[in-house]
Amino acid sequence: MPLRPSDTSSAPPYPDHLRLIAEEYLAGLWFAPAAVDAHLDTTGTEGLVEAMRYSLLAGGKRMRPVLAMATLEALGGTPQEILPTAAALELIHTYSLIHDDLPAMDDDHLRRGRPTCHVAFGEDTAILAGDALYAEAIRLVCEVQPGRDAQRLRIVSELARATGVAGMVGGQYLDLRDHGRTSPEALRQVHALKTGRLISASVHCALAFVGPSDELDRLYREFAHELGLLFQIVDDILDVSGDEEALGKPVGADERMGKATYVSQYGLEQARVLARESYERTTRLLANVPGTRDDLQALVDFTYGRRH
Ligand code: GRG
Repeated sequence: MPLRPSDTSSAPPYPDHLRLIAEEYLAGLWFAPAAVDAHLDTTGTEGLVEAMRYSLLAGGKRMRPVLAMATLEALGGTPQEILPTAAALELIHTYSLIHDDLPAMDDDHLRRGRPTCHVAFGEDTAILAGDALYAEAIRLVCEVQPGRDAQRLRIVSELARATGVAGMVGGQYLDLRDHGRTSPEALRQVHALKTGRLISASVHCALAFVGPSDELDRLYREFAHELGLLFQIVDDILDVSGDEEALGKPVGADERMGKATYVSQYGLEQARVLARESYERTTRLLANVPGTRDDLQALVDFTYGRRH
């Protein structure tokens, strides 16, 4: 039985073997301009690359790459087959964190246990580091991801969908405009777009790589959507009840910003009930999916019981 977000004991086990594969690959990304285009003189961009690597290699959970790799495993592939795409998801996630922390957005000073990118490198460099991480993510998929052009195109299309107006950036806009306060459905919509969409994209990218039957595709998508919501409900709970050191960022930030969250809208106890219900739905939806699901189930358990 996994832990509830209110328990104080340790979090459920994580698919660490997949996290380590992602970590090693990310550490090897130098964004070396000469490797991209030997004819262009990019001397002087080292500070930008340093800021990108500073935020990228600050030790996040790597949940999105792990989810993409675990999904491909469940679909019968190997984690390495989708590694550049898995890394691209983490680059995009890191870009969103860098921009989310900017003074114009949440104005946060601590992330992944370190000063935020704009605190360490200045606001101008942080904006550019986020932009460049997004571009490098697309380049990784186009140039390094194995497979046929049609597979890569489907993945790029999925990433664009998940991060545009109908995805992460649209959700961030709605959040900044307090849309989540207007109704329970609106709160669900903001969360589904802002956070849930990149999480579900991690599953969708593996689907885009494999091209499964319509029925299998539907089952995975239902699971992915619910997992994204579960992640954000738990995130809202951790923002008020989590441990600052474990989280690597200040607690109470949502409340200080007056953000609409599951806790502000429903109260802590009811948010915990909603998390439990979402966890049970996610587990049921995963049980519908054929294939080896152990790592996916471990991710679901971790998402529900996590401390950071
Ligand atoms: C283009 C200006 C501009 C912005 C991009 C900022 C933005 C759009 C979107 C924000 C999306 C965002 C930061 C959502 C919050 C998601 C969230 C709960 C992040 C924490 O994810 P974890 O727990 O973090 O996976 P680690 O550090 O483990 O990777």
